[in-house]
Amino acid sequence: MTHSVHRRAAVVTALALAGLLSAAVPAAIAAPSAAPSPAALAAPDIPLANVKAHLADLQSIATANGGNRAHGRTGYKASVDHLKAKLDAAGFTTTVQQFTSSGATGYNLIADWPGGDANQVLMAGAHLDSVTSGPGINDNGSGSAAVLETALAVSRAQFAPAKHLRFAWWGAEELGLVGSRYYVNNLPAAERSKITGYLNFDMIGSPNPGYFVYDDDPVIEQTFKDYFAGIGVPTEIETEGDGRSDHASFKNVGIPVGGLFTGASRTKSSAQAQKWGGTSGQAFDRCYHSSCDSTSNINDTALDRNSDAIAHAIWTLSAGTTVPPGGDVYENAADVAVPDNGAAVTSPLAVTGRTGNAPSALQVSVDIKHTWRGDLVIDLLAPDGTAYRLKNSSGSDSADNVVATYTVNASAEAANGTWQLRVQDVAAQDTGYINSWKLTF
Ligand code: DTR
Ligand code: ZN
Ligand code: ZN
Ligand code: CA
Repeated sequence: MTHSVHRRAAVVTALALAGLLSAAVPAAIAAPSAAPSPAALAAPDIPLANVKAHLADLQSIATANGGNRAHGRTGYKASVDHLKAKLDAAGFTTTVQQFTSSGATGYNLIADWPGGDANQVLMAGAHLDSVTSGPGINDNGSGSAAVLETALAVSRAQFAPAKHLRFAWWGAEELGLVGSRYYVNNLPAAERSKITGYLNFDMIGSPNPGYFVYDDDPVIEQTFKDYFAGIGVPTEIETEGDGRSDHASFKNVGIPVGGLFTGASRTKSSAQAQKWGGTSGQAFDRCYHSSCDSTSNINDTALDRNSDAIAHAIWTLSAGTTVPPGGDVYENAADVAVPDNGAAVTSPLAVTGRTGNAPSALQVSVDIKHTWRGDLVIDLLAPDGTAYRLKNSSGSDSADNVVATYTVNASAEAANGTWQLRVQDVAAQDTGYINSWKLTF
């Protein structure tokens, strides 16, 4: 019996018992009202058409420059100049960092979005170079174009998150992560320590796609998983091994990393084809590192989903921590949709600058919009993953919203680190979203 029938039965019984049932009662009790759509779903939709237009531009550049956009070739610098012009026009502060590799000059393009806490920098990047054998549209025009369009969406929205946003397009990845390693190695330690996370996107539009999430950092991983759970797309952990793309340059110096991948030359299994569609026994990208890696070598659905997942992660992970003058209150006000009767979702809250353990009376204030709060199970997750149950589900509690403060004995937990609010809707009908939550130490 689904929730709605159960609810209708309960309502009719209640009215009958109370003698309130009258001819005025409609033949069928109106279904519970649709969940309030989040006032402003945190991240905007990234228009697939815009991302594909960037891919068409990169294809034209390769065609006009000997068929590729490889390090040391004219097509690569033309790609850098093309993206830089768009970012400058959108209000970014851009920097072109030069380096030498294999006797040729390489270029990293860095774009800072003005504003945000300079001591908390969230980065997203993609390598812009191709191999010499082709235009490199999936590898890695797809990641480059999706990151570019997300940056342009930040500009269109005049987004002003707590954290500082920095976007990057790397040179000479195909020669061995040369550009990203050069960037990290030439970043003073004090600047590295400000980077709260680096998100990497290398091959996110493969024609026979899988949906792989990097599992290097639990909070970043969960943020991507939540997105895909919210659109009903299963994911797998990326297992092609560390060191295979530019996130390795950041992970090697202790910066939290994450990212997305749709697969390269490995073959899609029958179980994966069952899960994701596509062709089993065929490579995720048959044109990997080949001349046929052109604009026809893209799966639009995968490119669209991953572009939107990137925006979701940027909006969610940049919410940062607002530490008002008292210094004891940390809040995340980013909206996170809670899928109806589905997987749990999380909202992260990075706590920094404290000493020792959390208090025995840690205050956890939540503001969750929902049209039947009995559906919800709510937990606080400490930075080490320990779960503290704040609220159990209670089917009959049909009231709206959960706006409450819970007291948790968190004295066994280190105060600093990324805490998470985990919310799960465990009954069909009625949905909602995390509006905001905060910790008071
Ligand atoms: N090295 C990337 C392709 C690649 C292969 N395995 C992974 C795993 C995660 C990201 C990317 C990759 C390239 O050829 O650019
Ligand atoms: Zn490659
Ligand atoms: Zn690549
Ligand atoms: Ca529900």
